[in-house]
Amino acid sequence: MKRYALLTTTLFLGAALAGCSGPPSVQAEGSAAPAPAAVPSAVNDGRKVEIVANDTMKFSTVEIHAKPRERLSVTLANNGLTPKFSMGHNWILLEPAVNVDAFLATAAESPTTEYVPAASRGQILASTKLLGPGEQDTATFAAPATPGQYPFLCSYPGHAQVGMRGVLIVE
Ligand SMILES: [Cu+2]
Repeated sequence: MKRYALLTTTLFLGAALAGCSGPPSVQAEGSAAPAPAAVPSAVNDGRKVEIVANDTMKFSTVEIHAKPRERLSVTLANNGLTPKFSMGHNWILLEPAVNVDAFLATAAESPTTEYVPAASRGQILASTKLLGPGEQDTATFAAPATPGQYPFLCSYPGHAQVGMRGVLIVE
C-alpha cells in the first residue's frame, strides 16, 4: 500500500513537472480511462429483485423464484468499502448445463474483461458489470422459458468458492 502511494506520488510529480508540454509519458499501471459519469439506467421493466453484497463476500439473496419468461430486474448493490481491484462483485446468471467450476477457472484468468470470460459469453443469460464499493448495476431480462435451476454467482476470483452464489428457480 505504501509502495503504491509512493508510486502514485512520483507519477503525480512527474506529471506536474511535465507541465503543459503534453501528457506524461508514463502512465500508472491499471489507470484506465476514468469511469463514465453515471447515466440513468435503461428502463427497468421487470419485477425488481435487489441483492446486496459487501466485503463479507455474500449475496443477500441466494434464491430467486420466477415464472417462465417472467421479466426480472435484478439489481446488485456493492455496499462494501474495499477497493474494486481487490473486492469487486458482479452477478452472473448461467445456463443450467454449465460446468460452474470450469467457468470460474476461466473467469479467474480474465481480469481484462472484468472476470467475464469472452469465450464463455454464450453461457451467460444475464449479468451486471463488476462493481466497486458504493456502485450498483441492474440486469433486466426475461427468465428462461424452461423450468429448472439456473445458477448465479460472482465471478471475481475466489468469491463463488466461498459462497457468493445462488440459484434462480424457474417454475
Ligand atoms: Cu464478489
